[in-house]
Amino acid sequence: MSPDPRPAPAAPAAPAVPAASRAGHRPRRVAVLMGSPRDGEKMAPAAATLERFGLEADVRVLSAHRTPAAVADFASAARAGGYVALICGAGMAAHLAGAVAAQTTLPVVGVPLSGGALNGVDALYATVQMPKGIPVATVAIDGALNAALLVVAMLAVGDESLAAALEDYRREMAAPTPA
Ligand code: RP5
Repeated sequence: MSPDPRPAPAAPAAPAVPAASRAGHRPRRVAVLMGSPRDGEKMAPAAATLERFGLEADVRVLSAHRTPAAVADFASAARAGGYVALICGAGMAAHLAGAVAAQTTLPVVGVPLSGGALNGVDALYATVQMPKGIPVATVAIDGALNAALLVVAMLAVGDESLAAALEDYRREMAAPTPA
């Protein structure tokens, strides 16, 4: 079977669930962290997708090896700071997601990033192979878009309008592409 050539729908300009339209809900804040400014392009689909679903994306560069104290400070204060989940992208010996997960009980989604001599296989193993007790939900190499969708799906468990927006997204993805 040949692979489906259709790309996943990109983030359209208009949010599917404008934050303001969800009465009684404050916009929920998701941290999108990355180890280097050079990771920005690969991680951009995470914030775009979160915002498409009306979630607030707080994008920051924090490095597990260059700024470990800042990582610990940010992650340990994340729940009190109103964050509901953290998405962490890093390349090479990618410790960011695990270092963050060690400091918070919020859900952490890790995005292994391509690059370096092993082109992301190193980051994949470093991110996915967390020891028991401190989970990191790991998506594919450069899978920032799916990381955001996973956070949306987690939040949609308790939010019918978000669940409906996710259904719409799936329908849009299944729609035939114009010739
Ligand atoms: C990781 O090392 C970053 O996430 C990045 O993907 C990789 C290389 O970063 P630079 O040293 O080039 O900034 O920390």
